[in-house]
Amino acid sequence: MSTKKQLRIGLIGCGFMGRTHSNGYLRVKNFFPDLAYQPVLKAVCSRTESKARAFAEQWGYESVETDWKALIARNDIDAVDICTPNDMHAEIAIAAAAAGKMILCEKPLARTLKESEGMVDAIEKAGVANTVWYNYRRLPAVTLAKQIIDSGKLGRIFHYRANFLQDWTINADLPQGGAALWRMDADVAGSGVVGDLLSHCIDTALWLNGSITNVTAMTETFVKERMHQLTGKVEKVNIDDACSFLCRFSNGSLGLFESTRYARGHKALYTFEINGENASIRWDLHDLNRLEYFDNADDSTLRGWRSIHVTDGDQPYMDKWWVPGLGIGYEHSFVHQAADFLKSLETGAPCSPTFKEALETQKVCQAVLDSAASGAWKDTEAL
Ligand code: SOE
Repeated sequence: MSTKKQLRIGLIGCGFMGRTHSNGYLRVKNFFPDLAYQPVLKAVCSRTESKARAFAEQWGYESVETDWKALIARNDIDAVDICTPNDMHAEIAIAAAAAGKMILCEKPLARTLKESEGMVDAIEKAGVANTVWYNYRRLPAVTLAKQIIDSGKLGRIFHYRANFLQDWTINADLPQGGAALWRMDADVAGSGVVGDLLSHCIDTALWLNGSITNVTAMTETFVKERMHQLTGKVEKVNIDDACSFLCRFSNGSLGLFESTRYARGHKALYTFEINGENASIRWDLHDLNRLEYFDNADDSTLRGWRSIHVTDGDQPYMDKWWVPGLGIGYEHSFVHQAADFLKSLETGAPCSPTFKEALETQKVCQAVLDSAASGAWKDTEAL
């Protein structure tokens, strides 16, 4: 019999993200044994009962629901984890907050800034613990980048550059909408690469380099019409397929961001590079255990880009895993976020990014979309 305090989870949504979060809850018990709280997979909810049952069996949930309102009404659920498509985030989060549940929400917080603001109001009013799953922050190499920047080693920052490149929508015959392709449907997703991919880049950038003051952006929708899976008709595509933007950070540095689903050959190439006065760092999701670092203070005959294999026990999170030299993967970022959320319940400190912090990412996303629509620079503070 465990002596741990229980955090009874109700998961809503059984897709890709439902799996990543469930794996996080399961593994955290094994690899973070010192936490006072332990997740208990109480219930999973999907509109389709057979899907919920199969998911519950596969991941070990004790029960199923087919109506998220019923799940929220249960008094054996402490925390609601929202893994639905984006159009349900706000309604569920607001109802869950009103019911006094803690909330873990998949990114992006919502489809629009307006929806996100309503969510933040609800959560602040309820005073419940909350977090948004911007998981890449919790890869050890990315957390190490944060530690290096915070230690001041880079000096004054001049440039922040990030990309998130994919190629899965190039085929013009790919339909839009429906269960698997809701990311292609603006009514459900809110936006295309801006909300889905650039939101990750923006979250990391705000964390590493501080706030963004203004942006100028362009977007493109390369395939203008696609068959909609729900109506069976060819309909206008309203999402952005690609987006590039320039921005200024409040620390005076310049930012350059690009994301597309039309970069043939790239499946999920998330990269960033930061150039400071004294040193630079860069990171690449395809080689996620490595952080590259250049320090101008090194002896000039030996100076060059170091490739740091972030697997040592004194590097972020790595004392929890194997032995130095052995890497971890994408899924571990979710284990780490689950662990950090549980730890935050113990310490009372918020688990970053909270809804309020994720609202800043939404503001930048909104500024990017507004700027692309108007062709003008957009001030984030005016939003
Ligand atoms: C889209 O393909 C996607 O799955 C995003 O929705 C995730 O947030 C990103 O981490 C990987 O790509």
